This record gives sequence, C-alpha cells and structure tokens, in this order.
Amino acid sequence: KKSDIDNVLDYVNKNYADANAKYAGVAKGKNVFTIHLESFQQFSLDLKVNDQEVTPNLNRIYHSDSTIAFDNFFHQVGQGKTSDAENMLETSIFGLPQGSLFATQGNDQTFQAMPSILKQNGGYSSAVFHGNNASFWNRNNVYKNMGYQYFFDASYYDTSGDKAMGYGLKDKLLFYDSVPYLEKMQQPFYAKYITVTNHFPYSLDDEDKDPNFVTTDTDSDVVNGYFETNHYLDQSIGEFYNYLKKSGLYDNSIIVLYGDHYGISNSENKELASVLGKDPNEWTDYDNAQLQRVPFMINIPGWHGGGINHTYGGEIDVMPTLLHLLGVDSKKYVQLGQDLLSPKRSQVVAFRDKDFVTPEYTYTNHELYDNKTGEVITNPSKEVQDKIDKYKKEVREKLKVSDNLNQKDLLRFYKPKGYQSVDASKYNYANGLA
Ligand code: GP9
Ligand code: MN
Repeated sequence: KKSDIDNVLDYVNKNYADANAKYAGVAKGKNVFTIHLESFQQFSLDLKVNDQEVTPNLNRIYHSDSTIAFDNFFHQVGQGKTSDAENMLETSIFGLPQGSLFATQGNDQTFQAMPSILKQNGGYSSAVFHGNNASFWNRNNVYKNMGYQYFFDASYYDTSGDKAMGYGLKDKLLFYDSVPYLEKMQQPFYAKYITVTNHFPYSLDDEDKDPNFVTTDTDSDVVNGYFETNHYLDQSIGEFYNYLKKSGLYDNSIIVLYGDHYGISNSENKELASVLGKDPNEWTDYDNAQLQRVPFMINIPGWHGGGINHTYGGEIDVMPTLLHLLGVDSKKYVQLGQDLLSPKRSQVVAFRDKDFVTPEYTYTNHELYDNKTGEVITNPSKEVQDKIDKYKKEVREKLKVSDNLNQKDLLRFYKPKGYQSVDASKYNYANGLA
C-alpha cells in the first residue's frame, strides 16, 4: 500500500503541466507586487454606470499589451473566504471543505509557499501589507509558517478616527502609509497588499466618494454601494501606480492583481441583473455561476507580449503560472493547480462544493448547463454524459487529494529537492509599538 504522501506525489506528477516556452522566465528577477482586490468580481471590469467607467485604472491595466489577463478565471474559495484565496494563490492547495485552514490548522501546518520558494530561488525578501489586525484569520501565525519575512498589519499604520473602515485601514491609506516600509525592503521583493474597503456591506464615508461618479439606483443598497467601493479601490490602485512610476519601482517589477471571491451574493444578483443588461426574471443558477469569475492579471511593464487569455482556470492555478513567469521550475513542488499558460492544462475548474465549469459546460446546483445557450441539458447524450462523468471524477479526485494533504498535514513528509524547510521561529512581526 502506498503512503499518503506518495499518492499525492503520484497525482501531482501525473497532472504537472510544463511551462509555456513563450512566457517562461519573462519576469525573472523582477520585484513582485501581488494586489488582492477584496471581493472584486470580473463583471465590474469594463462596466459603465451612468456613462462612467467603474474602474478606469483597472480597465487600462487589463487591456494593456503589457498585461496577461484572463476572462474565464474563477474564485474557488470555501468558507475561508480571503484566507482560502491566500492559501490557493501561495500554495496551490485548496482550503478546507468547511471552515478556514488558516484559522483551524495554520499554527503548525507545513506550507511550501511562495515567500519561501522565491527566497530560495532568487533571494526574494517578502512582506504582506494589510490594514487589519495581524490575528485576523490567524495570519500572524500562518505567515511565519509560510516564511514571510515581514507582516505590516494595522499596528504599523495610523488607523485612528476615520482612517479605518470595516475591516481596517482604508485602501488609499494602506498604499500611501506602506511606502516607508516598502522602500526599506531588499530587492527583489515579493510584496502582497490585501485591500479591505471594497468589502460587504460596501459603505463609504462621504469624504471618500468621488463626486463625479454617480452609482446605480437599484433597490439594493449593497449593489449600489458595491460600485462606489469598486471605484474607490480602483482609484487607490491608480494612486499606487503613480507612486510606482515616480519611484522607478515600476520598471523592475511585475504587478499581479486578482479578485479573491464574489462580492455580491446570489440573493442580490437579481438587483444586479438589470445593471448587467439582463432580465431579472430570466436569471438562473447558470447566471449566478457565471458571475463567480474574478479578475486575474499579470502586468509586466516594459514587456509587450500580453493579451486576454480565454483559458478556463482558477485561483488554484496561480502559483505554477507565476513561478514559470519568474523562471522558477515548479515541478518539484506539490501543487494541485496547473500553469494557465501551458497548452497541456485541463480546463476543468473545480469548485469547493464539487461544482465545476469547463469551456463547454457549467455544472452547478446539481444541474448541467450548456455554456452556448445557458440552458439546462435535461437528457444528455451518452457522449456528453461520459464527458461529464469524467469531469466529475477529475474534480472529486483533485479535492480529495487536497483534503487528504491538508487534514493529515502531509507536506511534513516531503521535502522538494534542494528546498529548505521554513523555521517559523525566525520571524517576529511585532513592530515594538504594539
Ligand atoms: C479581513 C479581510 C476580509 O482581514 O481580509 O476577509 P474576508 O471577510 O473577505 O475573508
Ligand atoms: Mn475577501
């Protein structure tokens, strides 16, 4: 009988997708900024509300020929929400079937995550900038196990008065107040910014509103507020890009931007339908599933081989994609995702609840839909049924491997060739002011 970790390694080796030579290493040695667009969904990109672009800055980055962008990229979070997204993007392993891996197992889980891999492949320093308390989602413990050198949480910023809203320091202040810390970091660095202002219930202080942006007037305050905080988040990205260009960091960095999960819940989607030019009365589970797309884009200033890539994929695929762009071979790491740019990849996107989408089908809420028509396929032909059964098996297997790995903490038993395990005791994030 094979050991658990050997079964995981067999799965990973069987599903490994080689890097695409056209893109391999194009970002080698560059600083990496990862910008976590809280609760930001793909449908807001290129959207106009009252003749105003909701997100002009993100739209410009999205359409730039220096950006590789994806328009069939899905979030795959479970109840861990932001923490599930972080786990997938930095380890290419799913979150748990219930609860948050960070919260329930993060204290002593063995990770082989981006910060430690980039440290050992390019000497990257690493930091997270986030305006909430360090203990939220148990991040202060998890990040040490991931090998993050620094974690500039709320205690590093002035969050007094109206500088914080909801889950922490407002985004424009996070990007502004983080600069003194960022500028002290050894290059090349891997810096993750986790925004919070665009978070349920999407309220914004009057002084933070753009007087020129008039939001929607649907019956849902949540939907109307969503476009205001989208717009605010977009402005904060615009301001950060101005800083990157002025500081010169822009030219030797790549900027990764992604949405972590949906912002508008299915119950509000009927209000959203009219904004998206759809009939609320025709709205189905199929439409809900299509809205689970979130942005994923990699902006590589100075490089002009970008474009919008239509491959179907998700958050689990980010790590191998990014490592290959940075010229790091990902084959020896345990990753359940596949490089989004590799021609050898599967386009079956597995969700935490075992639903899935492919370029042809959407399987959601126990119904199979045809992506060409958006209609339920009531009695699929044998050929279609055989394909669907194959996809269901692929999804079940991928989630089973992930759950087994997490629940038994199997990376304790596997050291990739040449990889140094993380010593969490080396890190202390307290800034002395706490
Ligand atoms: C909390 C912030 C929001 O610090 O990241 O987390 P979420 O509620 O989206 O999981
Ligand atoms: Mn979130």
